[in-house]
Amino acid sequence: MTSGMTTGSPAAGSVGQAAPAFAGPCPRLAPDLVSGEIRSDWTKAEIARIYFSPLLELVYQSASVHRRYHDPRAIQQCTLLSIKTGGCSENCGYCPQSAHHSTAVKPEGVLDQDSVEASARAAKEAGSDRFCMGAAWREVHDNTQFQNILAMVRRVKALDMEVCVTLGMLSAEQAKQLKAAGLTAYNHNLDTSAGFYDKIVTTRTYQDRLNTLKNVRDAGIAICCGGIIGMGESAEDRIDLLHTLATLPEHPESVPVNALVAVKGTPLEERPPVDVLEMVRMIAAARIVMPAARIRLSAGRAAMSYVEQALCFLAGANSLFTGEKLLTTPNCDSDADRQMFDLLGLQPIT
Ligand code: SAM
Ligand code: DTB
Ligand code: SF4
Repeated sequence: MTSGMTTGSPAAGSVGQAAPAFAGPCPRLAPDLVSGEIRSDWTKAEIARIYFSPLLELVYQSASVHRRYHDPRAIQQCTLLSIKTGGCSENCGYCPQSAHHSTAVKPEGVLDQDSVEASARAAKEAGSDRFCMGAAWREVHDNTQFQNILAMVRRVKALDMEVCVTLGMLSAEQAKQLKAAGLTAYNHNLDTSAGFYDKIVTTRTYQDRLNTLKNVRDAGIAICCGGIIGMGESAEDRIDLLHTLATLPEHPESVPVNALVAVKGTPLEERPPVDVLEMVRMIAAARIVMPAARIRLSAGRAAMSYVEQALCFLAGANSLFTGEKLLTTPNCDSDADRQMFDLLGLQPIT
């Protein structure tokens, strides 16, 4: 694509030496790809053109799209709490909570409602706008347990926070009951492309995940759905994941972008760390193809400097997970996050 920039040599410098000639126009993203229109008809080729564009052009465009839909100073803090840790029957290769892997995570029972509410209150006082409760389950199959979860949702909702849960697969009936209890959003990630998926998980299918997302959407609950990079997938797999997300009938309201936390004892323990610029590229491409979504800088943030996180925010990330832990792995310190927000001029949504 041609740029609108001039390609002639700039004026000579004041010291009398000729300034270096321009290398030529930067390859620009075609205006129709970065129009900021909400589209569900993206092609993989279009997303690939976005994804593979020169990084600074990509970030420039994603930052521009971001500003059309969001206040670029606003950041949402979502506090995570693991309400049921470890011992999960699923074999997700990245997950320290799977009973199929030998990790340091010890299975624990379900937290009681009072302590969950106390954590949510503390999160709100610390500036969180959203509280997300995660459980290491394939699904909630016991109705007594499901009623217990509904009560937790009601109690967090009563604090006037956004409430999210991530409980594994969900039936249409369960989704309706969660909606009636006041649930704002359900987190259920596609994790990766349909093609790469079975290299990572074999105990449930990609279609199972899509079915849960449909049940959530049909119940009128917002969808929080994203993925993980750094599991050995190709760039094409990342593009395919973005394509699946951005061609859902409605885009997810929030899209967590996780960098793999390679946990000892999981099959992915030897994966090398994700390059921060890969995260930036993924976030920027997600921002362009899903302009109105909240893009959440998720797992992997604890390993990033303020400057690296700043690039992610510039690229379009406008939410993050807070809390001393994600679910089982360390997260960023809240004082450090506050300092970063001050330094970057970010204002938490309350
Ligand atoms: N059991 C539920 C499920 O699988 O939907 C909820 C919890 S699960 C831990 C939520 C998401 O966390 C996963 O889908 C995955 O995307 C992310 N996740 C888990 N372990 C991770 C890791 N080691 N690094 C990065 N992301 C991870
Ligand atoms: C999501 O996409 N990332 C969060 C949240 N949704 C539930 C979880 C990340 C978990 C990282 C590994 C751990 O702490 O156990
Ligand atoms: Fe279980 Fe969820 Fe971990 Fe998979 S990601 S092993 S379903 S807790």
